[in-house]
Amino acid sequence: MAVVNYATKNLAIKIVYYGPGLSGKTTNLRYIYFKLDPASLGELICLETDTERTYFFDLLPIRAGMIGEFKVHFQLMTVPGQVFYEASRKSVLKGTDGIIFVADSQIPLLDANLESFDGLRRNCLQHDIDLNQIPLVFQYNKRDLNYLIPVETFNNLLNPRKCPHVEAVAINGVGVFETLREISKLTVPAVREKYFGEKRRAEIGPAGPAVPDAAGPGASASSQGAAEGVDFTPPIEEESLQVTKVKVKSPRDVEDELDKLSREYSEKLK
Ligand SMILES: Nc1nc2c(ncn2[C@@H]2O[C@H](COP(=O)(O)OP(=O)(O)OP(=O)(O)O)[C@@H](O)[C@H]2O)c(=O)[nH]1
Ligand SMILES: [Mg+2]
Repeated sequence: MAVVNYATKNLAIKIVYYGPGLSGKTTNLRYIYFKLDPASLGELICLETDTERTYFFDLLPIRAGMIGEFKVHFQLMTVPGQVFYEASRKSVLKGTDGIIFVADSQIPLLDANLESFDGLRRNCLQHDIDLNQIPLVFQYNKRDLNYLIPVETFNNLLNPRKCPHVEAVAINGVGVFETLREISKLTVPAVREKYFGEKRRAEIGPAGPAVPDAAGPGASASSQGAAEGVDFTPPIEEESLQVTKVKVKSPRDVEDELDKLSREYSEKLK
């Protein structure tokens, strides 16, 4: 559920990028971090092991317009995909408003995708999150590689609910903002209705991340026009990425750390 601070008029919508190890979750956040207007961004906070893989989570807060007089920001978080971080994946899902499932499109990784989605189902159950109701978007990533799982197969196996799906090459930014747009289209109205009892968008104006126009191959028809003039991003240079490293001793500390970071960010927005 979104965190609403009535005193400071801030509203935080939490989005979790879930998926198997190395599917490209952190790559999505890095791309967003590089492409969004710095004025809209908070710090990118990462916990990584020595091998650069996500240890507990990455967190990127971004501003996302207004709902009525409330400043909305999205907290984008990734879970660590490696199998042994199950406790950490579970913690990060707590209280989420929307989920982006980042699948790895390579055929040999079909089982890893299915196992990860099963894990998501299990973890959602434990947090009383109804996977049939919560805003959910699928990103089928790494479409630049060979021997790909067909989109239709993915949809049959993972997406009987017919949630939005986006084909992506996150490493080049293709589909990254499209995915973010899709999840904001689902989460913002849900949050608006839940907290403000409002259903009609026109009355209170739009809210959603002010994302640059960069449509991927899976872009929906309504945004295809934005595909023209897409800025093809050069490879990200690791040295130029400003990442704040947060030390967490055990998965149990993750929830405390998330609460603390969320409070600090809300303070900054005052
Ligand atoms: N070819 C290709 N490689 C990609 C793409 N997206 C990400 N990668 C690469 O895949 C690797 C893993 O990406 P990450 O973003 O770190 O994966 P992750 O899902 O965060 O992994 P964990 O944190 O371990 O769960 C990196 O080497 C990326 O450069 C893509 O679209 N195409
Ligand atoms: Mg990662």
